[in-house]
Amino acid sequence: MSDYPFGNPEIVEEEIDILLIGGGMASCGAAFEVMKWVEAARADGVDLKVKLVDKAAVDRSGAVAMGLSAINTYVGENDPMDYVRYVRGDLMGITREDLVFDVGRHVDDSVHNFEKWGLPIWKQPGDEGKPLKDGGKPVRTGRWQIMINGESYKWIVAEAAKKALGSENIQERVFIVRLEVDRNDPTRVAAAAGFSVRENRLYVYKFKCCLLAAGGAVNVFRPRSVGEGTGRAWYPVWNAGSTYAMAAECGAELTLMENRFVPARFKDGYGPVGAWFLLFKAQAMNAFGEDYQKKNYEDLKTYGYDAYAVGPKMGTCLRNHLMMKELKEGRGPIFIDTPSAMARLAENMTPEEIRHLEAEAWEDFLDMTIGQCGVWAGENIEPDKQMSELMPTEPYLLGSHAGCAGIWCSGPEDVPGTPDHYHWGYNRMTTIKGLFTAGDGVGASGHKFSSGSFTEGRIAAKSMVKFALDNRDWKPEMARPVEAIVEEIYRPVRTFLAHKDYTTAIDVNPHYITPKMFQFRLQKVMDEYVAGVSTMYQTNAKMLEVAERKLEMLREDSLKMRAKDLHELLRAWENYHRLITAFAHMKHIQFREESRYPGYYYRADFMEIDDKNWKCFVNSTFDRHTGKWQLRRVPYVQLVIPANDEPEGISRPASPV
Ligand code: SFD
Ligand code: AMP
Repeated sequence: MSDYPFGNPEIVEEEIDILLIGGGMASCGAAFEVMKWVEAARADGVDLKVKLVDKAAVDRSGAVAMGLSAINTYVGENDPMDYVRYVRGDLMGITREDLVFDVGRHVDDSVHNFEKWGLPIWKQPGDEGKPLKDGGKPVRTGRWQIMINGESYKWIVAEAAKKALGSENIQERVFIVRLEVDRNDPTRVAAAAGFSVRENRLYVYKFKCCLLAAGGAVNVFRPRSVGEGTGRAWYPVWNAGSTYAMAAECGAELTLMENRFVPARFKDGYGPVGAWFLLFKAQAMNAFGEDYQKKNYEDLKTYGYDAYAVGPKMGTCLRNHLMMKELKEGRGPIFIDTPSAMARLAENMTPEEIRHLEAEAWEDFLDMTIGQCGVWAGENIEPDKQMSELMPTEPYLLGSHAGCAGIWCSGPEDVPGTPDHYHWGYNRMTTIKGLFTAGDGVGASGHKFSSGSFTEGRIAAKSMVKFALDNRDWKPEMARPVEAIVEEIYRPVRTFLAHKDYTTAIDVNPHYITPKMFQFRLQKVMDEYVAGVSTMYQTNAKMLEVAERKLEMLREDSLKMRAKDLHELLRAWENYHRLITAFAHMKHIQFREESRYPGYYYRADFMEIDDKNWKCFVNSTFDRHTGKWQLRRVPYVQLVIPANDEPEGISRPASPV
């Protein structure tokens, strides 16, 4: 027993007004914004206490940990209504346009702040040194994206968040496991519980409201990187689905959890393609040098996918679809022609400018996906001399990139035409009172990226202060005693201590399963039955039935996970969150009987896009006591009128549901 002194944790209970869970882009935005409104309340004689808790260290936590080389949402000279049109088109016609518009109209102010705090933003010749807010013209990759020198992006944003909130109000290295509902009102959140990943200590925070912004979900599916490549992924492996799982277990309604994201990436290193396609104008091709996007265009008609494309203009999933056809039919590998792109750019350059261009090509990855440079160096690839392979990755669940899984939220009150079911209370509050979310947490509104997630955190922070003030006399009371929560969170530790001496090999024991083995099992089920890479992203009702049975067994076995140290306790709960997220994903795919997102996944038994029956949101709720999911269709309402050049499918009426 003495080898394992962590059996009985110290319990720290705190009561505050507002808790921010996560220290990523959305939470940093919230931390930055919240204090302005807290100060205003203080001037009126009300003192609100705010705390931020992150499982890692805010300076380098979340998806932006390694840095980024672009800010993908900067509206600038564009109209926010066109931003809505762009997002709607990319997400196959179904988005919460009120939420998207809300991000679009506010996002630029956040980007201006990043620049003020020291983030270097590329400028067009002649405008160097002129800030964006004073009219400096950025180097745009696409219509919405701008280039940055972003290796220190997260440090810069974290510094501003810390300065606003005060380091004494930030608790790092605490992993939140559960949200607890209120004793008198099960539709209201009252507390969050978690544990320190460094000390034998358990934390319970009671509050009036909280922001759940713990990022997306990675490693739910078996990744392409296995064996010596294990641990490499495009989205951060430390995003474990905590946002979706904790929201679902607390009773919040999820939306579009079927909408995974499968990015096309530089093979093995997962280097993003945006700068290469949009800035360097590189061409992708099949093994025979053919432009597969042009070649396969007619093929979009087979299942009606062409209704969501206009010539070469099509959403991310459709671009994937055209690439996957090549791979399925044996015309891979897919190459991205970096040498021709660089040669074209270098045509009128001086040798010094060419060296700079080469440096930029490397820097694009050094800023955000360093592993890709490792692959290039390890395989002797000089991008100006040799093409690289592209590959669709394993699926990720997220709400801020070219995907829109997440939680169903109330939107702003001032967008004309907003129906009642889009707005029922505080902006970015979920269907659980006092539970707010932002960034990857908000469903049905993708393409926020880093800047939009930060902005959404700000939006949520402002309405959380209003919520806290409107509820200033309310006292949170947890439905369960603290002891019950401690027993639950430390169950993997107890299981280990009770059974560890039964065998001599610590990892082999009939009484427990290691978190690592649990993760392998989850990934195998998701990969083989829920449209992972091993079936080329295809599934059907029968496969999903098998998946459901296996996931149910895994849920039973989750009670048997062991933790031999705090690190494994972290892994155990991360994997539990992954399991609940995986379950939601599977149930949503099962419910939506069409292939709305070809190139992300296919229901092989319903290959068409079926606007008549499915141009709607799919929402779900989970009952953690019975383990049952309930799914329903929710009407989609178009708020922004289609432009002339939008795909035909966009103007097709939504399903009446
Ligand atoms: O190139 C708990 N993203 C890009 N955005 C851009 O603007 N430009 C790009 O260039 C982008 N690209 C890109 C991007 C991400 C990655 C990984 C790569 C490339 C390689 C997307 C953005 O990064 C993303 O949209 C935002 O970061 C989302 O913000 P947010 O706040 O929703 O998630 P987060 O930043 O990952 O933060 C999550 C936080 O939660 C913590 N956490 N804390 C306590 N308890 C728990 N249980 C917790 N679980 C998680 C985390 O530690 C973290 O602080 S490109 O591909 O297009
Ligand atoms: P990525 O690097 O793939 O994450 O993409 C960065 C940004 O560029 C996102 O806004 C993408 O939607 C966009 N993008 C990437 N590739 C393309 C492409 N081939 N055509 C249009 N937009 C793209």
